[in-house]
Amino acid sequence: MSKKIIVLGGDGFCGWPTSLYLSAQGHDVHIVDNMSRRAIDEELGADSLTPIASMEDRLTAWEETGGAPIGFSNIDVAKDYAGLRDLIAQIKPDTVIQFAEQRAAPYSMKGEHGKTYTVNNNIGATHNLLTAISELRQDVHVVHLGTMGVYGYDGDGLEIPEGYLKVYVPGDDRSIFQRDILYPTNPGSVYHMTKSMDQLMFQFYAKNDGMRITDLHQGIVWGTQTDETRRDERLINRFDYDGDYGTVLNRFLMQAAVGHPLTVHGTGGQTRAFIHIQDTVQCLALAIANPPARGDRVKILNQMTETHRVRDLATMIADVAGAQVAMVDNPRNEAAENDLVVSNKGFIDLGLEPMTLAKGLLTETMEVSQKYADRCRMEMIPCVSTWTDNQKPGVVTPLAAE
Ligand code: NAD
Ligand code: USQ
Repeated sequence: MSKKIIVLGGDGFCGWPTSLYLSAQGHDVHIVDNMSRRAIDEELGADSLTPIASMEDRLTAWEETGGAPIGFSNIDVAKDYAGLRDLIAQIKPDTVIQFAEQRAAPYSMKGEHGKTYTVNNNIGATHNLLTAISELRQDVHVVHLGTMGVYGYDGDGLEIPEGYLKVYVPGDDRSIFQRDILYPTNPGSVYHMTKSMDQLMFQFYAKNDGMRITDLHQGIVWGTQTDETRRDERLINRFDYDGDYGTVLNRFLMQAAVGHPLTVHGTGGQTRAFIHIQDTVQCLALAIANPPARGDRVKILNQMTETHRVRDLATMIADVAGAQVAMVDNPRNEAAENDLVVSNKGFIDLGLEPMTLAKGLLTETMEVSQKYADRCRMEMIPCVSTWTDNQKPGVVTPLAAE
C-alpha cells in the first residue's frame, strides 16, 4: 500500500538512498534536511569521496530517470519547531522516518562544541518531532534510526535481544517477579548517549500518547551504492572516509583503494555489527509496512546482518586488495576486545534476506573508491578526535558558532 512518508535527514548517507528506494516502491516521499552534514564537511575541511550533487540536481535527476517527484523542505528540525509542525500538519504523513541527527561518535567527542551541538541537535530534533505529532493529534508511525551502540560493547557472548531484557526479581516471600525492561544502556560516546536518551523519549510518548514508534538499532552501515543511486551519476550516494565520519569498513576499503595502510585501532579486537546500505533501505521498507498498533510498546528491531572483529576485516581486505595493515594507537576509550552476539530475528521473520560480506560487494565499494581516488585528501584519513582529551591539561578553545 502506498504511504505518505516524510524523511527527516533525507540528504544523508542512509536517508538519500532510503528516500529513492521508498519512492521507487510507489510511496509518496518528502525529504526534510537542513544540509548540516554538508556544512560540517566544510567546517572540517573534509568532503564525501564521491561527488554529491546539490539537492535540486539530485531531485531533477531522479525524475529524469523515471522516478516520481520527491518534495523537499530545508528545515532545521532541532531549531524550527513551528516549521516542522506546519509541514506535518500540511502533508499528514502516514510515516515519518527520523534520520536527522549528528551521527559521528568522534565528532561528538570533539570538545565543547562537538558535545553540546550533538546533544542539542539530536535530542532537540527527536523531541520536536514527537511533540509536533502529539500536539497535532495525528496517527503517525515514527521510525527512528537508533544504534547497536546503545547496548554497549562489553559482551561476553550473551545474545543481545531486540531492545527488551527479561528480568526475574526475587520477592520477600519466595515469589518471583518478571519484567521486560529496556536493555540497560551503556553508550560509548556522547553521540551514542543521545541515542540512549532518544529511547526514553520514545517510551514516554508511546505510553502517554499511544504513539506508534519503531526504533531500529542499526549496526555500522557499509557500501555506498544501491540499485536506485546507480541509475545516474547525479544520484550517487555520499562516501565518508575522514577520521570523524568515515566508518571502519568503508574506510578500510577506501584506504586499500588509495594505497593507505589500513588503520586498525589498538589490537583490532573490537567486534561490531554490520549491514550493507542495500539491506538498510530494505529494512526501512519492512519496518514501514509493519508498524506497531496504537498503544503497543515501542517496537525495537536490531538492524544488522553480521558481526565481525575489526582485525579480521583488515586481514580480509588486505588479502583481497594486497593492502598493508597498520596497528595505530586507539583514540577511543573502548574495550580492546569484545564478543558480540546479536538477535536479528525481527527482520528475518519479516522476510529480510541478508546480503553478507561477499567479495563482489567489497570489490564494488573498492571500485567506487578507486574511481574517485583523486578526490581523496590523505591528511583527512587519521582519526584525530580522542576520547580522553579532557583528562589531560589543555587549553579550552572558544565555542564555534552553531
Ligand atoms: P548523515 O549525517 O549522512 O545524515 C544525517 C542527515 O540529517 C544529514 O543530511 C544532515 O544534514 C541531516 N540533519 C542533521 N541534523 C538535522 C536537523 N537538525 N535538521 C534537519 N536535518 C538534519 O548520517 P547517516 O549515516 O545517514 O545516518 C542517519 C541516521 O542513521 C543517524 O541518526 C545515525 O545515527 C543512524 N545510523 C547510522 C549508521 C551508519 O553507519 N551511517 C549506523 C547506525 C545508525
Ligand atoms: N575503527 C578502527 N579503525 C578506523 C575506524 C574505526 O579500528 O579507522 C574502530 C573503532 O575504534 C571502533 C570500530 O572500528 O571500535 C567502529 O568504529 P566506526 O567509526 O566504524 O563506528 P561507530 O563509531 O560505532 O559509529 C558508526 C556510525 C554511527 C552508528 C554506529 C553503529 O558512525 O552513526 O550509530 O556506527 S554501532 O557501531 O553499531 O553502534
